[in-house]
Amino acid sequence: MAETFSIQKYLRDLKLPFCPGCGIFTVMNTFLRAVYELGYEDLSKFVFCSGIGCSSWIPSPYFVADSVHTPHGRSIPVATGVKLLRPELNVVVFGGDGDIVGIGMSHFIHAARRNLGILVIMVNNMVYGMTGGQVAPTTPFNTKTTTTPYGSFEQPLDAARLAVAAGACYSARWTTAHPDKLEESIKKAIRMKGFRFIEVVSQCPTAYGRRAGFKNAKKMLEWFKENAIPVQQTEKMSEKELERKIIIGEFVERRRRTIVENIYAIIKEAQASAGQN
Ligand SMILES: Cc1ncc(C[n+]2csc(CCOP(=O)(O)OP(=O)(O)O)c2C)c(N)n1
Ligand code: SF4
Ligand SMILES: [Mg+2]
Repeated sequence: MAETFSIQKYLRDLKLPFCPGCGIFTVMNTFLRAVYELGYEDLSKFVFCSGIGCSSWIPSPYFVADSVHTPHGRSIPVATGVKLLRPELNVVVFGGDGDIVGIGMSHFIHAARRNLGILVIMVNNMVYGMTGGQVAPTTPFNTKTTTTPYGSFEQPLDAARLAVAAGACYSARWTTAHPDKLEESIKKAIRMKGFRFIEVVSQCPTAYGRRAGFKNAKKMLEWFKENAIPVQQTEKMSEKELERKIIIGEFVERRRRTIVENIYAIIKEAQASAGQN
């Protein structure tokens, strides 16, 4: 392993497209640091899939790696094909909240149900960032966005808990104000098998923060720190006390047979029985 972590060796020499203060920088840096600390000198054992949106620009074309940029919301179906054909590779999906649990919601649920052996890292900036800040399924209640100028009137989706209910082997939520926890979580998730999901609540000062009443990225990070509650502490809290809080931590960690294990076992059985006939 090289002496010290340098993000540059995992990145192509291209200018990143993110706004100053965007939380995506933290997610990108933390992921690559985790990869480095696990001893990967390069990304040759990884394939990345992403859809459309600011967060979907994390791997492609910036990582020195094989990556696929798919249509909006379709990164998980493409990742499914990659994992079935090349089960030995680490298949990682990056996407935004709109991409993964908006337009791509059904793929997310079915991949968790099938226990597809991929890691999905969802940057939850609580809005459709790249298209200018429209309300998303993850936008907190009563928040001003471009499409809800008087405040959003729907309750937000709890993606990390949805992953648990759908069958994920690992599900966790952190924020960009908790990079150390996030890094440990990414390291654990890369080592595990099965469907793994990490939600990162992240600041989008440009399309979300300004309208939602935050002066700048720093104010958003302060909000994350002040309102993040470890999941273990929430058991005795009422719904009212949990309003507008960000529940962080690990929601599940378990082992289930993966779809790849099941399919390859069936292929072996079918070949054996064909040989007998
Ligand atoms: C089929 C389709 N519908 C809509 C769009 C327009 N579109 C592009 S990105 C995006 C939302 C992105 O939001 P999110 O996934 O949360 O990513 P962010 O930019 O917030 O990181 C939308 C609606 C599209 N590209 N394709
Ligand atoms: S619009 Fe928001 S999410 Fe997109 S790069 Fe800018 S700050 Fe980041
Ligand atoms: Mg988003």
